[in-house]
Amino acid sequence: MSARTKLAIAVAAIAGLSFTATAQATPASNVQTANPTITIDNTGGDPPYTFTPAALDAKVGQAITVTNNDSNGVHSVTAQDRSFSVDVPPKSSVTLTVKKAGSYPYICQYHTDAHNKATLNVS
Ligand SMILES: [Cu+2]
Repeated sequence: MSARTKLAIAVAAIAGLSFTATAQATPASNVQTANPTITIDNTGGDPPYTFTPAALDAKVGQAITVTNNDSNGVHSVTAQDRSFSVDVPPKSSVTLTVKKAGSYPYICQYHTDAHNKATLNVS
């Protein structure tokens, strides 16, 4: 293998790493998809329960799937201003729709202090 070939491989590897880091950094802040989904997991960490992603964009009236992967308990997605609330039984999914545009911080009404902070941005 020539020195030039080795250099080309090294550059490609570094470019690949940079791309991966960028791709992972983006969804942590805001995610908008054709099928918006909030996933609830029991990680046993701190906090024990997680809403993923922490910030999600959706449209007024769009179906938002909320999936609870925790086999032990019901969780909810409840707007702090109570504009909406859905309960999600263990190991199941429900559909949430929001009728009015806004930025809605939300909680789980059953474990108000045991989930990460999360926001649903509806436009
Ligand atoms: Cu909960």
